[in-house]
Amino acid sequence: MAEYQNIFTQVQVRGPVHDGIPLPKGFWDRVGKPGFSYYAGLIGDAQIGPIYLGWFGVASLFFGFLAFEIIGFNMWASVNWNVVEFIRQLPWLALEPPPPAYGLKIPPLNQGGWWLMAGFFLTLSIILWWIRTYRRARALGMGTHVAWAFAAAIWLYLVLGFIRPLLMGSWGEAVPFGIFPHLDWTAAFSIRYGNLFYNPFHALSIVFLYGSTLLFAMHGATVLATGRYNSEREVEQITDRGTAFERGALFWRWTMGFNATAESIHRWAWWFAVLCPLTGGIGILLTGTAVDNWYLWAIKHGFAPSYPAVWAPVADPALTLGAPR
Ligand code: 07D
Ligand code: 07D
Repeated sequence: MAEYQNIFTQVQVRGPVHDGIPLPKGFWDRVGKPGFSYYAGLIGDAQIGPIYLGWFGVASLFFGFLAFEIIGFNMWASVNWNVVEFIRQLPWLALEPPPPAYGLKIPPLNQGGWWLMAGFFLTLSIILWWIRTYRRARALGMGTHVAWAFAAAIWLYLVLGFIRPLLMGSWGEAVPFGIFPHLDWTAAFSIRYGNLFYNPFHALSIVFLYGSTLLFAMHGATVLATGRYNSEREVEQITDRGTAFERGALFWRWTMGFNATAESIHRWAWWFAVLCPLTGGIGILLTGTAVDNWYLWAIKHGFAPSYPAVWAPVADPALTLGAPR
Protein backbone atom coordinates (compact mmCIF):
# COMPACT_ATOMS: atom_id res chain seq x y z
CA MET A 1 0.00 0.00 0.00
CA ALA A 2 1.27 3.43 -0.91
CA GLU A 3 2.26 5.52 2.07
CA TYR A 4 0.47 8.83 2.50
CA GLN A 5 2.76 11.68 1.38
CA ASN A 6 1.65 15.17 2.24
CA ILE A 7 3.93 16.79 -0.36
CA PHE A 8 1.60 15.44 -3.03
CA THR A 9 -1.93 15.89 -1.78
CA GLN A 10 -4.17 15.89 1.23
CA VAL A 11 -6.72 13.72 3.01
CA GLN A 12 -10.07 15.06 1.81
CA VAL A 13 -12.46 15.54 4.67
CA ARG A 14 -15.82 16.94 3.62
CA GLY A 15 -18.49 18.70 5.60
CA PRO A 16 -21.70 20.16 4.18
CA VAL A 17 -21.27 22.84 1.48
CA HIS A 18 -20.76 26.28 2.96
CA ASP A 19 -22.23 29.42 1.37
CA GLY A 20 -19.89 31.78 3.20
CA ILE A 21 -20.85 34.61 5.53
CA PRO A 22 -23.79 36.85 4.52
CA LEU A 23 -22.93 39.99 2.54
CA PRO A 24 -23.96 43.51 3.51
CA LYS A 25 -27.00 44.83 1.63
CA GLY A 26 -26.56 46.59 -1.70
CA PHE A 27 -24.08 44.12 -3.20
CA TRP A 28 -24.72 41.54 -5.87
CA ASP A 29 -25.50 38.06 -4.68
CA ARG A 30 -23.06 35.19 -4.92
CA VAL A 31 -23.97 32.99 -7.86
CA GLY A 32 -23.74 29.31 -8.64
CA LYS A 33 -24.92 26.29 -6.71
CA PRO A 34 -21.95 25.07 -4.68
CA GLY A 35 -20.75 21.50 -5.13
CA PHE A 36 -17.74 19.30 -4.53
CA SER A 37 -14.99 18.30 -6.94
CA TYR A 38 -12.60 15.50 -6.06
CA TYR A 39 -10.02 16.96 -8.45
CA ALA A 40 -10.22 20.43 -6.94
CA GLY A 41 -9.77 18.70 -3.59
CA LEU A 42 -6.48 17.23 -4.77
CA ILE A 43 -4.91 20.68 -5.08
CA GLY A 44 -7.04 22.81 -2.76
CA ASP A 45 -10.47 23.01 -1.27
CA ALA A 46 -12.91 20.53 -2.78
CA GLN A 47 -15.82 22.98 -2.74
CA ILE A 48 -16.44 24.91 -5.98
CA GLY A 49 -18.56 28.07 -5.75
CA PRO A 50 -20.54 30.09 -5.10
CA ILE A 51 -18.62 32.92 -6.77
CA TYR A 52 -19.16 36.63 -6.31
CA LEU A 53 -19.47 38.50 -9.60
CA GLY A 54 -19.93 42.22 -9.07
CA TRP A 55 -19.96 44.97 -11.65
CA PHE A 56 -16.19 45.26 -11.42
CA GLY A 57 -15.70 41.54 -11.95
CA VAL A 58 -18.01 41.40 -14.94
CA ALA A 59 -16.50 44.57 -16.47
CA SER A 60 -12.97 43.26 -15.91
CA LEU A 61 -13.74 39.94 -17.60
CA PHE A 62 -15.42 41.78 -20.47
CA PHE A 63 -12.49 44.11 -21.18
CA GLY A 64 -9.97 41.31 -20.64
CA PHE A 65 -11.84 39.21 -23.18
CA LEU A 66 -11.90 42.16 -25.60
CA ALA A 67 -8.13 42.64 -25.32
CA PHE A 68 -7.55 38.90 -25.72
CA GLU A 69 -9.73 38.84 -28.86
CA ILE A 70 -8.02 41.86 -30.43
CA ILE A 71 -4.62 40.24 -29.83
CA GLY A 72 -5.79 36.85 -31.10
CA PHE A 73 -7.48 38.15 -34.25
CA ASN A 74 -4.45 40.31 -35.13
CA MET A 75 -2.21 37.28 -34.74
CA TRP A 76 -4.59 35.21 -36.86
CA ALA A 77 -4.70 37.94 -39.53
CA SER A 78 -0.90 37.96 -39.59
CA VAL A 79 -0.97 34.38 -40.95
CA ASN A 80 -3.65 35.21 -43.52
CA TRP A 81 -6.43 33.65 -41.42
CA ASN A 82 -4.87 30.23 -41.86
CA VAL A 83 -6.01 28.10 -38.91
CA VAL A 84 -3.20 25.54 -39.11
CA GLU A 85 -0.49 28.18 -39.35
CA PHE A 86 -2.11 30.13 -36.52
CA ILE A 87 -1.86 27.15 -34.20
CA ARG A 88 1.59 26.11 -35.46
CA GLN A 89 3.14 29.57 -35.17
CA LEU A 90 1.17 30.82 -32.15
CA PRO A 91 4.12 31.16 -29.75
CA TRP A 92 5.96 33.33 -32.30
CA LEU A 93 3.07 35.53 -33.42
CA ALA A 94 2.90 39.13 -32.24
CA LEU A 95 0.83 42.25 -31.99
CA GLU A 96 3.51 44.95 -32.10
CA PRO A 97 3.32 48.50 -30.76
CA PRO A 98 3.54 51.37 -33.30
CA PRO A 99 6.87 52.17 -34.97
CA PRO A 100 8.84 54.96 -33.20
CA ALA A 101 7.93 57.54 -35.89
CA TYR A 102 4.42 57.84 -34.45
CA GLY A 103 5.70 58.96 -31.06
CA LEU A 104 2.73 59.22 -28.71
CA LYS A 105 0.28 59.94 -31.54
CA ILE A 106 -2.62 57.61 -32.28
CA PRO A 107 -1.41 55.45 -35.16
CA PRO A 108 -3.49 53.74 -37.88
CA LEU A 109 -5.00 50.45 -36.75
CA ASN A 110 -2.56 48.24 -38.64
CA GLN A 111 0.41 50.36 -37.54
CA GLY A 112 0.07 49.75 -33.83
CA GLY A 113 -3.45 51.13 -33.40
CA TRP A 114 -4.74 47.67 -32.52
CA TRP A 115 -1.87 47.32 -30.06
CA LEU A 116 -2.82 50.59 -28.38
CA MET A 117 -6.46 49.53 -28.16
CA ALA A 118 -5.64 46.07 -26.79
CA GLY A 119 -3.27 47.63 -24.26
CA PHE A 120 -5.94 50.07 -23.17
CA PHE A 121 -8.53 47.34 -22.64
CA LEU A 122 -6.05 45.02 -20.92
CA THR A 123 -5.02 47.80 -18.53
CA LEU A 124 -8.66 48.61 -17.83
CA SER A 125 -9.34 44.94 -17.16
CA ILE A 126 -6.36 44.64 -14.78
CA ILE A 127 -7.32 47.79 -12.86
CA LEU A 128 -10.95 46.66 -12.56
CA TRP A 129 -9.73 43.31 -11.24
CA TRP A 130 -7.56 45.17 -8.73
CA ILE A 131 -10.64 47.07 -7.51
CA ARG A 132 -12.38 43.71 -7.15
CA THR A 133 -9.58 42.33 -4.92
CA TYR A 134 -9.77 45.49 -2.83
CA ARG A 135 -13.55 45.53 -2.46
CA ARG A 136 -13.96 41.79 -1.84
CA ALA A 137 -11.35 42.04 0.95
CA ARG A 138 -13.18 44.98 2.50
CA ALA A 139 -16.54 43.20 2.26
CA LEU A 140 -15.04 40.33 4.24
CA GLY A 141 -13.56 42.65 6.87
CA MET A 142 -10.05 41.69 5.80
CA GLY A 143 -6.96 43.82 5.33
CA THR A 144 -6.18 44.82 1.75
CA HIS A 145 -2.75 43.16 1.65
CA VAL A 146 -3.58 41.10 -1.43
CA ALA A 147 -4.66 44.17 -3.36
CA TRP A 148 -1.45 46.03 -2.50
CA ALA A 149 0.72 43.07 -3.45
CA PHE A 150 -1.14 42.90 -6.79
CA ALA A 151 -0.59 46.66 -7.13
CA ALA A 152 3.17 46.07 -6.99
CA ALA A 153 2.92 43.81 -10.07
CA ILE A 154 0.65 46.33 -11.79
CA TRP A 155 3.30 48.99 -11.12
CA LEU A 156 5.90 47.03 -13.13
CA TYR A 157 3.34 46.33 -15.84
CA LEU A 158 2.45 50.03 -16.10
CA VAL A 159 6.10 51.08 -16.14
CA LEU A 160 6.85 48.65 -18.99
CA GLY A 161 3.86 49.46 -21.14
CA PHE A 162 2.72 52.96 -20.18
CA ILE A 163 4.80 55.19 -17.87
CA ARG A 164 8.22 54.62 -19.46
CA PRO A 165 6.90 54.91 -23.04
CA LEU A 166 5.25 58.22 -21.99
CA LEU A 167 8.54 59.52 -20.58
CA MET A 168 10.44 58.35 -23.66
CA GLY A 169 7.83 60.00 -25.89
CA SER A 170 6.93 56.93 -27.91
CA TRP A 171 4.52 53.96 -27.71
CA GLY A 172 7.15 52.12 -29.73
CA GLU A 173 9.15 51.74 -26.50
CA ALA A 174 6.50 49.42 -25.04
CA VAL A 175 6.38 45.64 -24.98
CA PRO A 176 4.70 43.72 -27.83
CA PHE A 177 1.99 41.12 -27.15
CA GLY A 178 3.12 37.59 -27.90
CA ILE A 179 4.87 34.71 -26.18
CA PHE A 180 8.34 34.80 -27.76
CA PRO A 181 8.08 38.36 -29.11
CA HIS A 182 7.89 39.67 -25.54
CA LEU A 183 11.01 37.67 -24.68
CA ASP A 184 12.79 39.09 -27.75
CA TRP A 185 11.82 42.55 -26.53
CA THR A 186 13.25 41.77 -23.09
CA ALA A 187 16.57 40.57 -24.51
CA ALA A 188 16.80 43.50 -26.96
CA PHE A 189 16.01 45.97 -24.18
CA SER A 190 18.88 44.64 -22.11
CA ILE A 191 21.35 44.88 -25.02
CA ARG A 192 20.14 48.31 -26.14
CA TYR A 193 20.80 49.76 -22.68
CA GLY A 194 24.21 48.20 -22.12
CA ASN A 195 23.29 44.94 -20.31
CA LEU A 196 20.62 45.03 -17.61
CA PHE A 197 22.83 42.97 -15.26
CA TYR A 198 24.66 46.23 -14.48
CA ASN A 199 21.38 47.88 -13.42
CA PRO A 200 21.44 47.65 -9.61
CA PHE A 201 17.63 47.65 -9.47
CA HIS A 202 17.53 44.61 -11.77
CA ALA A 203 19.93 43.00 -9.29
CA LEU A 204 17.69 43.95 -6.36
CA SER A 205 14.66 42.61 -8.18
CA ILE A 206 16.50 39.29 -8.67
CA VAL A 207 17.41 39.22 -4.98
CA PHE A 208 13.74 39.41 -4.08
CA LEU A 209 12.75 36.92 -6.80
CA TYR A 210 15.27 34.33 -5.62
CA GLY A 211 14.60 35.28 -2.00
CA SER A 212 10.89 34.64 -2.54
CA THR A 213 11.52 31.11 -3.77
CA LEU A 214 13.85 30.45 -0.83
CA LEU A 215 11.35 31.73 1.72
CA PHE A 216 8.48 29.92 0.00
CA ALA A 217 10.44 26.65 0.09
CA MET A 218 11.39 27.10 3.75
CA HIS A 219 7.87 28.05 4.81
CA GLY A 220 6.09 25.41 2.74
CA ALA A 221 8.50 22.73 3.94
CA THR A 222 8.21 23.73 7.59
CA VAL A 223 4.43 23.70 7.60
CA LEU A 224 4.22 20.37 5.76
CA ALA A 225 6.91 18.85 7.98
CA THR A 226 4.84 19.66 11.07
CA GLY A 227 1.50 18.67 9.51
CA ARG A 228 1.29 15.65 11.81
CA TYR A 229 1.02 18.12 14.71
CA ASN A 230 -1.74 20.13 12.97
CA SER A 231 0.42 22.97 11.68
CA GLU A 232 -2.35 24.17 9.39
CA ARG A 233 -4.46 25.23 12.40
CA GLU A 234 -2.58 28.46 12.81
CA VAL A 235 -4.45 30.27 15.59
CA GLU A 236 -4.21 27.66 18.35
CA GLN A 237 -0.72 26.92 17.16
CA ILE A 238 0.65 30.38 17.73
CA THR A 239 -0.29 30.56 21.40
CA ASP A 240 -0.01 26.96 22.65
CA ARG A 241 3.18 25.24 23.83
CA GLY A 242 4.37 21.99 22.30
CA THR A 243 2.59 22.66 19.04
CA ALA A 244 3.70 22.16 15.46
CA PHE A 245 4.59 25.83 15.26
CA GLU A 246 6.84 25.65 18.29
CA ARG A 247 8.63 22.69 16.75
CA GLY A 248 8.99 24.51 13.43
CA ALA A 249 10.42 27.55 15.18
CA LEU A 250 12.81 25.37 17.22
CA PHE A 251 13.92 23.58 14.07
CA TRP A 252 15.08 26.87 12.54
CA ARG A 253 16.52 28.22 15.78
CA TRP A 254 18.58 25.03 16.12
CA THR A 255 19.72 25.05 12.49
CA MET A 256 20.25 28.81 12.00
CA GLY A 257 20.24 30.26 15.52
CA PHE A 258 17.27 32.43 14.55
CA ASN A 259 13.67 31.78 13.67
CA ALA A 260 10.78 33.64 12.15
CA THR A 261 7.46 33.48 13.96
CA ALA A 262 4.23 32.12 12.57
CA GLU A 263 3.23 35.70 11.82
CA SER A 264 6.53 37.25 10.78
CA ILE A 265 7.24 34.64 8.10
CA HIS A 266 4.24 35.93 6.19
CA ARG A 267 5.52 39.50 6.47
CA TRP A 268 8.87 38.33 5.04
CA ALA A 269 7.02 36.58 2.21
CA TRP A 270 4.83 39.60 1.46
CA TRP A 271 7.72 42.06 1.35
CA PHE A 272 10.02 39.86 -0.72
CA ALA A 273 7.29 39.24 -3.26
CA VAL A 274 6.21 42.89 -3.39
CA LEU A 275 9.74 44.27 -3.58
CA CYS A 276 10.56 42.13 -6.64
CA PRO A 277 8.38 44.07 -9.13
CA LEU A 278 8.65 47.28 -7.08
CA THR A 279 12.44 47.53 -7.40
CA GLY A 280 12.22 46.12 -10.93
CA GLY A 281 9.86 48.90 -11.97
CA ILE A 282 12.27 51.51 -10.64
CA GLY A 283 15.08 49.90 -12.65
CA ILE A 284 13.06 49.94 -15.87
CA LEU A 285 11.87 53.51 -15.29
CA LEU A 286 15.49 54.71 -15.00
CA THR A 287 16.53 52.92 -18.19
CA GLY A 288 16.75 55.21 -21.21
CA THR A 289 15.42 58.11 -19.14
CA ALA A 290 18.22 58.65 -16.61
CA VAL A 291 20.73 56.03 -17.74
CA ASP A 292 21.53 55.18 -21.36
CA ASN A 293 24.09 52.43 -20.84
CA TRP A 294 24.19 50.45 -17.60
CA TYR A 295 27.62 48.98 -18.32
CA LEU A 296 29.25 52.39 -18.68
CA TRP A 297 27.22 53.63 -15.72
CA ALA A 298 28.55 50.73 -13.65
CA ILE A 299 32.16 51.48 -14.60
CA LYS A 300 31.70 55.12 -13.69
CA HIS A 301 30.32 54.18 -10.28
CA GLY A 302 32.81 51.45 -9.47
CA PHE A 303 30.14 48.75 -9.85
CA ALA A 304 32.00 47.15 -12.78
CA PRO A 305 35.77 47.15 -13.29
CA SER A 306 37.13 49.41 -15.99
CA TYR A 307 39.61 48.08 -18.48
CA PRO A 308 42.87 49.91 -19.11
CA ALA A 309 42.59 52.16 -22.17
CA VAL A 310 45.06 50.11 -24.21
CA TRP A 311 43.83 51.03 -27.67
CA ALA A 312 40.89 53.30 -27.24
CA PRO A 313 38.49 54.00 -24.38
CA VAL A 314 35.21 52.08 -24.53
CA ALA A 315 32.65 54.03 -26.53
CA ASP A 316 28.95 53.73 -25.92
CA PRO A 317 27.80 51.84 -29.03
CA ALA A 318 24.43 53.51 -28.75
CA LEU A 319 26.09 56.90 -29.28
CA THR A 320 28.10 55.96 -32.38
CA LEU A 321 27.19 57.24 -35.80
CA GLY A 322 24.39 55.28 -37.43
CA ALA A 323 23.08 53.80 -34.19
CA PRO A 324 19.30 53.95 -33.89
CA ARG A 325 18.42 56.96 -31.75
C1 07D B 1 2.34 30.87 -12.86
C2 07D B 1 0.27 32.46 -12.68
C3 07D B 1 -0.51 32.10 -13.99
C4 07D B 1 -0.24 33.05 -15.12
C5 07D B 1 0.16 32.67 -16.35
C6 07D B 1 0.39 33.73 -17.43
C7 07D B 1 -1.06 35.12 -20.50
C8 07D B 1 -0.40 35.69 -21.71
C9 07D B 1 -1.31 36.08 -23.96
C10 07D B 1 -0.18 35.25 -25.99
C11 07D B 1 3.98 33.34 -13.18
C12 07D B 1 -0.80 33.82 -18.38
C13 07D B 1 -0.32 34.45 -19.64
C14 07D B 1 -2.51 35.34 -20.31
C15 07D B 1 -0.84 35.01 -22.99
C16 07D B 1 -0.94 36.25 -25.22
C17 07D B 1 -1.29 37.50 -25.92
C18 07D B 1 2.51 33.37 -12.95
C19 07D B 1 1.76 32.28 -12.82
C20 07D B 1 0.42 31.24 -16.71
N1 07D B 1 4.78 38.36 -19.13
N2 07D B 1 8.37 36.47 -19.34
C21 07D B 1 6.10 34.27 -19.41
C22 07D B 1 3.53 37.79 -19.09
C23 07D B 1 7.10 40.42 -19.05
C24 07D B 1 9.68 36.95 -19.33
C25 07D B 1 5.02 33.24 -19.37
C26 07D B 1 2.53 38.77 -18.82
C27 07D B 1 8.09 41.50 -19.22
C28 07D B 1 10.59 35.82 -19.39
C29 07D B 1 3.78 34.01 -19.80
C30 07D B 1 3.24 40.00 -18.64
C31 07D B 1 9.41 40.79 -19.06
C32 07D B 1 9.76 34.70 -19.41
C33 07D B 1 4.20 35.43 -19.48
C34 07D B 1 4.65 39.72 -18.86
C35 07D B 1 9.04 39.37 -19.17
C36 07D B 1 8.43 35.12 -19.38
C37 07D B 1 4.88 32.54 -18.04
C38 07D B 1 2.69 41.34 -18.32
C39 07D B 1 10.19 41.10 -17.83
C40 07D B 1 9.74 33.27 -19.48
C41 07D B 1 4.52 33.54 -16.91
C42 07D B 1 1.25 41.59 -18.35
C43 07D B 1 9.44 40.96 -16.56
C44 07D B 1 8.27 32.78 -19.41
C45 07D B 1 7.72 32.01 -23.04
C46 07D B 1 4.37 32.93 -15.53
C47 07D B 1 7.99 31.98 -20.66
C48 07D B 1 7.47 34.06 -19.37
C49 07D B 1 3.26 36.43 -19.34
C50 07D B 1 5.71 40.65 -18.88
C51 07D B 1 9.98 38.34 -19.25
C52 07D B 1 3.40 33.88 -21.22
C53 07D B 1 1.06 38.44 -18.75
C54 07D B 1 7.90 42.31 -20.42
C55 07D B 1 12.09 35.96 -19.44
N3 07D B 1 5.56 35.54 -19.37
N4 07D B 1 7.67 39.20 -19.12
O1 07D B 1 4.36 31.77 -15.30
O2 07D B 1 7.80 30.81 -20.64
O3 07D B 1 4.22 33.84 -14.52
O4 07D B 1 7.96 32.69 -21.82
O5 07D B 1 3.39 42.26 -18.00
O6 07D B 1 10.69 32.50 -19.59
MG1 07D B 1 6.57 37.41 -19.40
C1 07D C 1 5.60 40.81 -15.44
C2 07D C 1 4.39 42.19 -13.62
C3 07D C 1 3.20 42.42 -14.53
C4 07D C 1 2.19 41.36 -14.48
C5 07D C 1 0.88 41.56 -14.18
C6 07D C 1 0.00 40.37 -14.31
C7 07D C 1 -2.29 38.91 -16.79
C8 07D C 1 -2.62 37.48 -16.97
C9 07D C 1 -4.04 35.64 -16.85
C10 07D C 1 -6.49 35.16 -16.84
C11 07D C 1 7.08 39.47 -13.20
C12 07D C 1 -1.12 40.59 -15.32
C13 07D C 1 -1.63 39.25 -15.67
C14 07D C 1 -2.66 39.86 -17.85
C15 07D C 1 -4.06 37.12 -16.83
C16 07D C 1 -5.05 34.77 -16.87
C17 07D C 1 -4.71 33.32 -16.93
C18 07D C 1 6.07 40.54 -13.02
C19 07D C 1 5.37 41.13 -14.01
C20 07D C 1 0.29 42.85 -13.72
N1 07D C 1 16.73 38.48 -15.26
N2 07D C 1 14.91 41.56 -17.09
C21 07D C 1 13.40 41.08 -14.39
C22 07D C 1 16.31 37.81 -14.13
C23 07D C 1 18.22 39.21 -17.82
C24 07D C 1 15.10 42.14 -18.34
C25 07D C 1 12.65 40.82 -13.17
C26 07D C 1 17.17 36.69 -13.89
C27 07D C 1 19.08 39.56 -18.99
C28 07D C 1 14.12 43.16 -18.57
C29 07D C 1 13.38 39.67 -12.52
C30 07D C 1 18.13 36.68 -14.90
C31 07D C 1 18.15 40.33 -19.84
C32 07D C 1 13.34 43.15 -17.40
C33 07D C 1 14.41 39.30 -13.51
C34 07D C 1 17.83 37.81 -15.77
C35 07D C 1 17.10 40.76 -18.90
C36 07D C 1 13.83 42.17 -16.55
C37 07D C 1 11.15 40.68 -13.30
C38 07D C 1 19.26 35.74 -15.13
C39 07D C 1 17.60 39.60 -21.02
C40 07D C 1 12.22 43.74 -16.75
C41 07D C 1 10.46 40.63 -11.95
C42 07D C 1 19.61 34.70 -14.14
C43 07D C 1 18.60 38.94 -21.90
C44 07D C 1 12.10 43.16 -15.34
C45 07D C 1 14.36 45.61 -13.72
C46 07D C 1 9.02 40.30 -11.99
C47 07D C 1 12.54 44.19 -14.36
C48 07D C 1 13.12 42.04 -15.35
C49 07D C 1 15.25 38.20 -13.33
C50 07D C 1 18.54 38.20 -16.89
C51 07D C 1 16.15 41.73 -19.21
C52 07D C 1 13.86 39.77 -11.12
C53 07D C 1 16.98 35.79 -12.72
C54 07D C 1 20.32 40.25 -18.64
C55 07D C 1 14.00 44.03 -19.77
N3 07D C 1 14.43 40.16 -14.57
N4 07D C 1 17.14 40.01 -17.75
O1 07D C 1 8.40 40.35 -10.96
O2 07D C 1 11.83 44.60 -13.50
O3 07D C 1 8.40 39.95 -13.17
O4 07D C 1 13.82 44.63 -14.56
O5 07D C 1 19.92 35.80 -16.13
O6 07D C 1 11.45 44.60 -17.20
MG1 07D C 1 15.89 40.12 -16.08
